[in-house]
Amino acid sequence: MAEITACRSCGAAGLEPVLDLGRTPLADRLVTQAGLAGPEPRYPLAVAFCPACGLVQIRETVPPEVLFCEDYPYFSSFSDALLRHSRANALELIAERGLGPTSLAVELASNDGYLLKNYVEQGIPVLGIDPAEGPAREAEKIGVTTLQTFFTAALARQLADEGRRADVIHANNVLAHVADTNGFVAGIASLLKEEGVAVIEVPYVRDLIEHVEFDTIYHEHLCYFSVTALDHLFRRHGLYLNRVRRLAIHGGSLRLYVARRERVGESVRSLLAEERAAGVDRLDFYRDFATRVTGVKRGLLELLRGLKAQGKTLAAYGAAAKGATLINYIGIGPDLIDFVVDRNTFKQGRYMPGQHIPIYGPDHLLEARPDYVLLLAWNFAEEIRAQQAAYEAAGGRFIVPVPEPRVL
Ligand code: JHZ
Repeated sequence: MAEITACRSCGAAGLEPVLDLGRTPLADRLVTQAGLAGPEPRYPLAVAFCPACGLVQIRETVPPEVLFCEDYPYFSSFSDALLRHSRANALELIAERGLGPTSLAVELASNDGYLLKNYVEQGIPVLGIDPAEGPAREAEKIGVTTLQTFFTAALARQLADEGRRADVIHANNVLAHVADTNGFVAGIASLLKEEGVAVIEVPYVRDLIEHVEFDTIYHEHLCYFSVTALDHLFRRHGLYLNRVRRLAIHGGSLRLYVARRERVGESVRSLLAEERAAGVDRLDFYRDFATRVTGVKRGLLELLRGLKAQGKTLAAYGAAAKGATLINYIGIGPDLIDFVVDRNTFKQGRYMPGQHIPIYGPDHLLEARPDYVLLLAWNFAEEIRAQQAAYEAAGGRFIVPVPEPRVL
């Protein structure tokens, strides 16, 4: 593991501390039965702010091969809401830009093909790029051509030299994951056709701070972006953030439309102005965050321990990466939570990192009927509650941890 001393984006020194989450295990490194007895590495997890360009970031860089290659358990296709969200995005771009059989849609971090399959369906050539073996294999199975590797500036140049430049580049929830932030953006610049567009989704740091979504901080997420920080980043590589949309997905995200030509629209100007007014580009905005995080920790422990003391049984829903941060930072172990359920079959039969709570399929909820279920995947609360209507009808109650612990 390496620790940065300068900003990941602009290279300035003088990063200011924002929050220290202590030493946590890797959020997506679920433990197998055989691994329970073995050692489990923990790494420091500390958030900092760059006063020069406004980028919020963690200091630690765990090597990407360790994080993403083998045994990566995240498969995008397990959320219906995410599938609908991605399909609508693809169909809108295909119509808006008149894409057809001579176009090329590329996705960086294409996972199991959840997005590009919508282009394949319409006869539009695609190229997925993703280093994670399991998801890449699933993508190939559904006809999404995938290069199983990391996207880098060198790979982008190679593809461009081979005449494989893109009309559309998607990059959802990956920009924050790459250690070489500038190399990745430079790669987008060289892979994009003259009139092409890169459509990039990232969690929005303003939502993270305002809704105390501290659990979305883990070693995979190196950066936490504001529009201000993104604007600086793209301009450094001759790219322009021309349009931006706020989305509800993942607790609040930004969808960025980035191109080689400068055509900055009102959506970008007004969000930049809002950020200036709210102070998102200044350290002050982040000063009381650590105190608010401690407040959630205290409140949630009190609530769960109180229920336990009354003899109630507790479980959790969603073996999400964010769930791993939450339970490890707060110290929620098998003494409080009996089990976690998750739809992802790859995660079932394994154990949560650090706390070693067993993971079962969602059916277990109705079988075991715990009195309360902590929603670790609170970002999909609506979808999960709809699916678990029978559990609630039978008297079960859900608890959301953030922005403040609350029984639904
Ligand atoms: P989910 C992911 O983080 C992955 P995670 C990644 N680290 C990232 O950047 C962020 O998103 C943005 C399950 N589930 O997607 C599926 C059900 O079981 O919120 C997942 O395991 N039933 C790349 O891992 C988990 O919950 C359901 O009905 O924090 C949700 O994890 C639904 C909807 C989900 O994110």
